[in-house]
Formats: sequence, C-alpha cells, structure tokens
Amino acid sequence: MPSSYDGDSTTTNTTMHQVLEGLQNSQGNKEIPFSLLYDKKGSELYEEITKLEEYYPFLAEDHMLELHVDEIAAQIPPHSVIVELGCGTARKTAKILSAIQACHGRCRYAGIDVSGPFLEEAYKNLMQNVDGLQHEDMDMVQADYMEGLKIVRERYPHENVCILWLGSSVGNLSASAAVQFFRDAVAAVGTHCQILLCADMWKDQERLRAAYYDKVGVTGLFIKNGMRNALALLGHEVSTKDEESWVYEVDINKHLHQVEMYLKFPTDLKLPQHRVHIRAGERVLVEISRKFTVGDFNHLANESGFVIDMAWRDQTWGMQMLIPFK
Ligand code: AVI
Repeated sequence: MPSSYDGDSTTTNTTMHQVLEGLQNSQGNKEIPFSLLYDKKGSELYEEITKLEEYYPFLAEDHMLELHVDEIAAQIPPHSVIVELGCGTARKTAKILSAIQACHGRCRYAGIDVSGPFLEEAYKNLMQNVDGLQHEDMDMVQADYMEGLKIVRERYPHENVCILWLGSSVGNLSASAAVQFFRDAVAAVGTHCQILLCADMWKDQERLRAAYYDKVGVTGLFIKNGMRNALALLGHEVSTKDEESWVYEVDINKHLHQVEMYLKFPTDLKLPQHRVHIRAGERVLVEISRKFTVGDFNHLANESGFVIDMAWRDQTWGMQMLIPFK
C-alpha cells in the first residue's frame, strides 16, 4: 500500500486536556470530545450501527450516490485529487471513483484515516472494485484530517482537491466547530478546494429517535465505549458493572436542530486528582448529530466562506448532498 502508512496502530489525538475541559464544567452540560468514540471497538460498533434498519442515514446516502454519482463526477474537474476524510473501509467510495474514472479517464485518490487496518482494507477494496485505478494514483494516509490534508497538498501542490466527506459527519460538529473545521480545511489545502459532503436534514422526531435509540441497543454501547475511553485517558478504568449502570438517553433538540446523546450516571463519580465530579443523576453529553434545514446549511457555508455550487436533495430520506467550492 503506498505512502504514509505506518503500521496497524489506531491513534487518536484527543488529549487529556480536552477531556478535562469538558468534564470539569460545573455550570452547563458536562461533555466529552466525540472523537473518543472511534477507537477500534467504537469503529466496529459504528459499522454495526450502519447496518441497523432504523439507521437511515447510511442507506440514504448510498441511495443518493446511486442516483447522482454521474452528475457528481461531472462537477469535479479533470485531474482533481479526491481526498476522503475518515475513509474507513471505503465502502461507498468505489461508486464515486468509478464514475470519475469513467468520466475523466483517470482518478487520483487519497484516503485519510487514523486506523491503519481500515486504510489497508480500503486500499484493497478500491483496487478490486474500481476498474482502471492505478496503484501510483493511490495514497493511503494514516493521520488526523488536517494533518492528512497538508500531506496530500504537499504531494499535489497544484491540483484541484476535492474533499470527500461522507457519512453525514458534518453533523457531529457544533455550529461553531463546523465553521472552524471548514476554515482549517481550506487553510490546509489552500486554493482549488471543493468539498463533496452529505448533510442529514431536520426531520420528524420519531424517525430521529428510532435511528439513535435503536431496538438492539448498539448505539448505547457505542456511546458508552466513548465514555469509557474518556475516563481511561484520565487513568480511570471502568468496570463492566459500572458501565452497565450508565443510562443512555437521547434528546431531540428542536431549537438547535440536533440529536443529543447522553449518559446518565446513577451514582457519583469522583476523580479528585483531576477535579472531576459527576454527580448522581447528572448527564454527560457524548455526541451530537446535527440535522440541517436548507437555511442552516447555507448559513454554515457562508460563515465558512464557501459557495454551494450544486445540491441534490432526497425527499424520502431527508438528506442532501452538496458540493461547496472555495
Ligand atoms: C458518524 N456520524 C455521522 C454518525 C451520526 O449519525 O451522527 C454517528 C452516530 N452516532 C450514533 N449513531 C451514529
């Protein structure tokens, strides 16, 4: 597998400082960085989530790609480098790369992920499933997103870079974090930057609750795993019994248009050496999943300095796929 692949360790750059910042808060909600959800176990649980029948975002995105992939490929200038953020095993990517290959006769791809094993699988997947893809046009970069973007830009100093950000992941960032994220991405890539992403749309509460409070309980396990990782960073190993006692709760925030995933602690958890005290009955916010109205997304693009060039909307699933250009 070419370039920047350095073995099979799963890394996260989330620091103890970030965890403490969220857990020492005694005024508002305590929270942890959502990046802690995606260690090896968390990534496996997320893969399970995407197979749940009530988790519509995965199916919806797949369906939209199926319908629009040729039009999408035509919007991406020839000779562009497709850079995928958090490519995982690249389950949906082959569709896009095949369409680009068919439309432009060549496709250059860089997959960025923190997990070495996922990058390896993604590489095999793509080489097997995209006709005509060349080994020398592939880069698998084990890094976090911004570091990965800089590495890709160094390798391709002049080409148009199309950032591919699937999985409606923009929803996991707060409004201000999303703006910052886009600004940082543009700074890392420089000019000639476009983004192809999916954003889940604000929809009825029943459907949202079903998707994030699934019948089998995988989402609860996913969220608990993130909390376990946060406490492990503080040197606190959680027993299975304690973890089972945490109660997974989902709120639908109509004001902010987001699903909020919490854990409620039945008893006090004190880590005096870190000045952390989670009180009995208190909730910790582990993840948000924002659901956009058209206006919400336009606002985000404006704030980030992007112009939305193309948008496809799917009414059945309430999902939109967009290409903002810098
Ligand atoms: C990765 N991300 C877009 C998922 C979502 O829908 O917000 C993560 C997830 N959390 C719980 N279920 C899925």
